Amino acid sequence: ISSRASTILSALDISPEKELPGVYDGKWRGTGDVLESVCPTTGEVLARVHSATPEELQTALQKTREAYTFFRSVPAPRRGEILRQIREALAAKREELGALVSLEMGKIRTEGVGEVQEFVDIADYAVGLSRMMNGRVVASERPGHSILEVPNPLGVIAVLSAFNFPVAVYGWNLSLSLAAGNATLWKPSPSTPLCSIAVTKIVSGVLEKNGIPGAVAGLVIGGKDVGESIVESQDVDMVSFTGSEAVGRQVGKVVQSRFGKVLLELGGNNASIVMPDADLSMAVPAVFFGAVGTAGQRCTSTRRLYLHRSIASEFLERLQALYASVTPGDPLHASTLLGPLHTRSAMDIYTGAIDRLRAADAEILVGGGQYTDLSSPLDRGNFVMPTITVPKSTDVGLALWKTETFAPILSVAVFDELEEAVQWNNGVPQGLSSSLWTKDLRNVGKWIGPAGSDAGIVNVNVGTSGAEIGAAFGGNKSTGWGRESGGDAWKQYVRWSACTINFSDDAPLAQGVQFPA
Ligand code: UN1
Repeated sequence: ISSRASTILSALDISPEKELPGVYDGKWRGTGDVLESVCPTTGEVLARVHSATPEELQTALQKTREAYTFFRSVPAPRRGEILRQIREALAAKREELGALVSLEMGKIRTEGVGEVQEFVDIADYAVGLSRMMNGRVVASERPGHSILEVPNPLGVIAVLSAFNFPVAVYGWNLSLSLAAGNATLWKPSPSTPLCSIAVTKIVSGVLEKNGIPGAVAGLVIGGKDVGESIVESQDVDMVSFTGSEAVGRQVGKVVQSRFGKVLLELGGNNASIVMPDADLSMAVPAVFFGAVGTAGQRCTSTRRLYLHRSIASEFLERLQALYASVTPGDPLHASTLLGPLHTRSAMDIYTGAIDRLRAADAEILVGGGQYTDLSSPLDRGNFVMPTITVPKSTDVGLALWKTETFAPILSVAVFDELEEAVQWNNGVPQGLSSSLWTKDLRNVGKWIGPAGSDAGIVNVNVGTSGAEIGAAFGGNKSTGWGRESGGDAWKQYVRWSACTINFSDDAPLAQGVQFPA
């Protein structure tokens, strides 16, 4: 293993020479199939990790249930104090963990660190929440009666997360789940095992120090079979899944068929709309970050750009100049803006999408290929050129508009009226994020109102990606309708009871029903 990698791993207490256990349920175990963590920048194998065997998964599920039984009775503010310590422990390793995200996932350093910050932020939020997860008292129609709506812990929450945010998305779920008094079992993407091991070490260190069972925040690394068993398990009260629409559709069906709760965060196909009065000095860099940042591998990445005819050519000229300044590099270096795609297969998906664009006579303004002149070791990395394309047709029903390609490909169309652009914005199956650039308040009103954007995130003069944790995060339609992180998202991590209590000496029935008459 290179010194580049071993410095990062040892700073996080991970010994790269060994085969690592990929299960934590209070104890580290794992004797199942070996998964490799491959560095997307150099192709180097960073570590080998044992996934969970079916028996180990069942044991982990059982331990998680036991941990829940203990943890649900710990007072919420005390749970908040544990979260506060987790927040401190994460912040102390912010740089190291951020570097590991860059090393293993491939996003650039500032974004890797930013992702750890996102976990720190949501932990802060959940510390406060632990004293504010209030139910309410409802006025009863009957004398001497009170109705309470009581939030209680839900049970076991399984978090199935994706490679692109190997730390933050788990952080959103864990923080709310912990505050709410649940036990959480994490199945991360099998291609980012080291991030999940490093995070679990940090979190479990805090739990163990506080005498809390480690299985309150368990980990099971594994592939499809492990994921399927979790989704099918009656022992899991809620499945929070982040990933593709295709897998999400299956997860949703299976969990629904056993009447479990499900929270889905699936694909995005996010558009930015630029009006004639937009401040281009803000809009151009924002679209650049939205489309090229994270090498186009955020759910919230900007994939579609709708430009008003009057500013289209100037906008594209300025955007192309920014694209021309991008050179691929090691995401660990501070100056790099473009890291690799996460996997080899993502490169094939990128190439396939470019081929289909070419076949459909789309104009390729920038990019449209792989780099051929990279020097070692980057020549073994998954680097692709950020691409701007102008498809021949603006018909959003076409596959090239309505399919999410998880790569830096930005498709452009020109419009004349805002209504047309909003129609295009809403015309795809996905509904995660959207962004309008304008200074005209009337446009803003249309955009955020009933005839406006139908996405879960509806921004104005802010790009499609990079949301803060304070608002509920998630999308509509085929994005799955789930909401995570801030806002009212916590309300899904509890079971609500409506408790009518009679303090009187009579027992009247509701609605004035007389029985017997
Ligand atoms: C994702 O891509 O799955 O808003 C999550 C953003 C980040 C989270 C993205 N805060 O882009």
